[in-house]
Amino acid sequence: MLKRALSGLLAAGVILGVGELVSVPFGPNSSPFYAVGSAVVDNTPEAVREWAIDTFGTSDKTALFVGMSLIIAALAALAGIMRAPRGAVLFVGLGAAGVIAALTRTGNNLLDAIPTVTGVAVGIVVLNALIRAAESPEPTQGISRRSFLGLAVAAGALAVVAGTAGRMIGQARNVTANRLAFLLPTPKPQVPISPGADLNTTMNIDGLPSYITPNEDFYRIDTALVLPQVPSNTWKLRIHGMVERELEITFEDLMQREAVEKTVTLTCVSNIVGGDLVGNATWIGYPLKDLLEEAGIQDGADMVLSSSYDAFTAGTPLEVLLDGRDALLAVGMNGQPLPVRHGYPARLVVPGLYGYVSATKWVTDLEVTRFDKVTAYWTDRGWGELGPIKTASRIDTPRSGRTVQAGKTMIAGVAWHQHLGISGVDVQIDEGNWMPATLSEEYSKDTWRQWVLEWDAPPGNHTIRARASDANGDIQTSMTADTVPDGATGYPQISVSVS
Ligand SMILES: Nc1nc2c(c(=O)[nH]1)N[C@H]1C(S)=C(S)[C@@H](COP(=O)(O)O)O[C@H]1N2
Ligand SMILES: [Mo]
Repeated sequence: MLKRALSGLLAAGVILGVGELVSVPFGPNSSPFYAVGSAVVDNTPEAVREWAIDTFGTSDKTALFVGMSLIIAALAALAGIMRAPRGAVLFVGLGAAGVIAALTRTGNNLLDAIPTVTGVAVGIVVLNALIRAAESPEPTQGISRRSFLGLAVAAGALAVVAGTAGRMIGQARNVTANRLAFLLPTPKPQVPISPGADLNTTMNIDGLPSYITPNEDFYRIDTALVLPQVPSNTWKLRIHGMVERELEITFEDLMQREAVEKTVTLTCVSNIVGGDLVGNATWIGYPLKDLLEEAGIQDGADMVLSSSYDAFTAGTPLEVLLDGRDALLAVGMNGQPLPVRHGYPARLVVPGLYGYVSATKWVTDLEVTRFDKVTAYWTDRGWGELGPIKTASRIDTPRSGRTVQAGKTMIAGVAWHQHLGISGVDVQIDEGNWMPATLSEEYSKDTWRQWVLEWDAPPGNHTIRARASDANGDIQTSMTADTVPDGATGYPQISVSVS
């Protein structure tokens, strides 16, 4: 029984390993493991996705890989225990799921079934051989035992070597070298090159994140299980649809244009109250308004559907892109070419809208169209169409649940309402009066502001709440709302014990 379960596990390893290696010429979306993974991502019910993001945060991809591996391992062991041919039938069933997943990935075709089919074929041969060796009558001289062991070691080696080679060759085709050679344009210095240098946008308070979020600390949210590898020399941005003239823009074209540098705070609609799916960066890029106007917008258009290399789509209200705000085709992030995980070589950044309707990474296509004609990735999954960011605040320090020393304590955090701006933050201790916090200088209405309140903390357990007011003086709502369908609301709250 143990041998049979092990046979199943090894055969599954062979399927995935061989599948990975054979997927190299067809791209990562044809690998059985990643194809199934991204099919799961695309078809996860909203409630499960929300639960996963709440539970695992930005480790949700790791959680998915671990979960998938456990399920595959359990089914594989079962297939072994059922023996060939019934085990083989189970593998064929799993293979069929892999083939369907591979064929339904956007941009894939029939050829993308080859890695899974090959993997399953080899895996079934291995399963049969292992089961036969495991089941053969007890040997007189230990021959069959040794032959099971030998076969098992060989199968394990095949799985590991093929899988590792497949991953390594896949990685070797990545854009690291291309990105290192990428020449970041020099922006027209309309804004201070390092924001905060001449403004007091940064408060130096322990436990408060820096005003500019370093690239390594910037949150990452996307549906890509394998990072899209898009070299800048083959990248093109097509602008089409309801336009006077279609444009196809390459990096050579972009070099002829004036780049700008703008600091913009990005936020994810999946950010829970108090959450960390928000970051502030200085982006180098090209105004989208100029590109769209060059293409010439036809009457009646009200949306730009942006698509990525990995077939993600976002629908952005056209008026937001044309009203003069710093909506960018960004190529640089905090003085570096975009990190691959943040969209190298080009992405969109639109102040005031959640990322899911605007911030398309690895962007390759802009279709000028209408909301009543097309829908986008997340709106197809029940999220709001327009995606304006809501007024929000966060308490960064003290950390909730911590014990702090009685006496002078800094309560500090950030507040944001991109493209409207923040005018104030109030803090409430227990059920006391709301007290105004001190705000850092506003860099622009497209970025977050830091705030601080000095508190003479008395011993005991305390609850601290915060609330921000937008530029119109409207206080963020105290009504709690879930992230689905258009962003969480409610006051951030922490509890601390003071000793
Ligand atoms: N290609 C692609 N672009 C994408 C996404 C995606 O899944 N795929 N997710 C969007 C969402 S939901 C957000 S919040 C932002 C996050 O950008 P970041 O990962 O650089 O922080 O990217 C947006 N752009
Ligand atoms: Mo998002």
